[in-house]
This record gives sequence, C-alpha cells and structure tokens, in this order.
Amino acid sequence: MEALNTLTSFQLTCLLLFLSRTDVTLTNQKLAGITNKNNVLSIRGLTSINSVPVIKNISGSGFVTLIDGNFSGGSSAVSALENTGTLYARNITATGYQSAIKNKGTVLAGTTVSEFASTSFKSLFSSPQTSLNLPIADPPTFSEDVSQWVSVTAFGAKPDDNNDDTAAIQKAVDSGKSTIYFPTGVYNISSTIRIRNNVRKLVGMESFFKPRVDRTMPSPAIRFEPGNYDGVTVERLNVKGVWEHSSTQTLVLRDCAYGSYQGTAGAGSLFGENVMIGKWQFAPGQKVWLRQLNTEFTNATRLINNGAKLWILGIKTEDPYTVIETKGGGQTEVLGGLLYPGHGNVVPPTDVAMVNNESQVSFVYVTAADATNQDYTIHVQTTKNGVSKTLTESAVPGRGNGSIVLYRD
Ligand SMILES: [Ca+2]
Repeated sequence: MEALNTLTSFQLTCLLLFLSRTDVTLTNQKLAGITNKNNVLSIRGLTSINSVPVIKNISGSGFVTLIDGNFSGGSSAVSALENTGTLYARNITATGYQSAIKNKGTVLAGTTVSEFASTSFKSLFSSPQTSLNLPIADPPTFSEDVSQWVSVTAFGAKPDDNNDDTAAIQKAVDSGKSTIYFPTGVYNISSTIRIRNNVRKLVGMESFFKPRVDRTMPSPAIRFEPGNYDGVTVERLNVKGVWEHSSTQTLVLRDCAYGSYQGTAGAGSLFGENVMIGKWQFAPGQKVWLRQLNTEFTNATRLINNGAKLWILGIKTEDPYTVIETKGGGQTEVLGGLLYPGHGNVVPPTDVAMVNNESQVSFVYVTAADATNQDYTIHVQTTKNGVSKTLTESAVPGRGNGSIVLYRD
C-alpha cells in the first residue's frame, strides 16, 4: 500500500499526465483526495478515508478510469466521485457519502457502483455495453535471502568497457544462485542470454544489454527457458533486443524497457508493470496483465494478441500505427490510457487504432491530438463472421481535437 497523503491535490494535478497505479490509500485530505484537471488517470484498488470527495475530475478533458474503490468516512453533503469530464468506474463502495457519484452536476443515487460510464460504450455488432471484466491477477511475490544473490561482475562481466560480457553473464545465470544482479552500466552481449536453471530474479540498476559498438544484437537477446521456479521476475533491466518468453513459467517484467516481447507457443503468464516496450506478441492461451504500459519506439502494430487473454490498466502511445490487433479468438480489455498518435504529425487516415478480428475486446481510452488531422480517423475495426465494420472518430465524443472511446464487441 502506498500513501499519497503528503501530496496536495495541486501537486498531484501537476504530476499526472498519465498515471496508472494500484493500491493507493488517501487519508485526511482537505479539499479532495485527488483533483484532476485534463489529465488521464487509471487506478485500481483505491482506498480513501475522507469526508471530502475522493476524486474531483474538474475539466471536460479530464479522464479517470477507476476500478475497485473502497471509500469511507464520507460527508452526507457530497458525493465520493465528482465528475465533470469522463469517468469510468467499476466496483465502487462509498460509505457516509450522499452517493458514490455526482455526474455533471447530477447526484446519482446509490453508494455502490458495479459499473458506471459517463459516456456510453459503442458497439459495431450486438454486444453488452460493459467492459469484458476479465479476471485480474497480481504478480507473485516472494522474499529471498541475500545469500542467494550474486553479481554478474563476480564472473568477469564488466560494464561500460565495450568488451563482451556474454559468457560471464551466462556463468552467473548457471551458478545456482537464484537472484542475479547487474551493477549499473552497459553489458555487451554477442549471443542469446539463456535464463534457466535456478534463476528466480534478475535485478538491474537501470542496466542495459547492448551489442558492442559496431556489432548487432543477437536475436533473441534474452530467452526465458524452463527453470526450477514457477516464475522469473526481472526488474530495472533494459534490453535493446527481443525478450523471448519460451517457458511455462510466469514472467514478471517490472520497470524494464526497450526492445520487443515475444511469447512463444505454450508460454506462461506474463505481468508487466511500468514497462516501456514497443512491440509485443502473445501466444494462444497466454494470460497477460500489463499495468502502466508505454509503447514507444515502434513503427508497426504495437501489440498482437493471437488467442491470448490480455488485460491492460493504463496504456500510453506516441506516434501512429495500430495499437492492438486481437485475433485468433483472443480477448483484450483496456482500462484507461492515453493514445497520442499524432505526436505533432499528421496521422495517416488509413491507420486503425484497434483491430478486432473474430475476437472479443473492450476499450476505455482517450486520445490527445494537437490538430484535427492528428487523431486516428478509424478507432476500431471489428470483423465478426467475415463482416468488417469500423468505428470512426466522427462516431465518438471529442476531447479537444482528440477522442473519447468506450467500445465493446
Ligand atoms: Ca563489458
């Protein structure tokens, strides 16, 4: 649990252009737990002990996605959530307040909310006007004695010297220790690093895997192979290459960046938390939970969900191209986020933000655009039983030059 009660509402307003958090507790605020003006918040697991409103979403461009809220101590003179912009809320309980939600000046009766959207879901086919509500899981946690940690430098790896570290890193991986750590700096690799045997955790310190100067990165750069534990966790490691998930183990990527992720057939569950990876491909049957996802640095479709169950809390993009293609009977649920397809440039009108090919999706997101031609013209293209339909920009509410998209099919 994380307490934000030392931040004023003003500070929060300044901090959050795009934020997705889980398990936040707010107590004893004076005016509001969170005041949001224009920004995009995606929150799961918000606890509040306050008499004042928990969230004031005070501008037309403000966009709040909130699931699993438990609010107590409320004043009967106010509602817990005061919305002027766009609000999507699910599974909310408010105790003491006059109601859970006051929407655009109207007090909505009830102190519990199973699902509320201030603007209706769109569908191109006959579908319920709700999110998919996919099951949510949290990454595995474990504690480990420091005696099980070892540095790659103990096996001869040396950061920042432009000499190859592949053999030394592989020796550390195969040493029998379960946590392998990488003191800060750049490690040069020339062939795939195979994560296997007794490894349970890789800990970087914003450390990089890169090829030597004037060499090319091996592919994959890092491969997660079958090992002794149910899961492998990677923290604060930057890999400028392919991350290949080739085991049934659960993989957790936390505060990692660069490259692309590839889940191979039979790959285990994947968790991503605050990860900046541009391209992702998930395998049939995979279960994927991504929170605070930033997909920069790509010039093609960003996420390809081929028959997996993909859940995202808070996505952010820059530049055009398709954001998510869902196919093979996959399921994709996006809960909150900011797409910025123009990034100062014209977006090709043929680009489709979300492609749904004979699969199931629900999306809750907004776009930001600096000019009218810098948004997606086509937000969703859904094909069902061979019939394709599109949801265009003109069919959804505006957000300045951008769009507000709630969609289900
Ligand atoms: Ca080196």
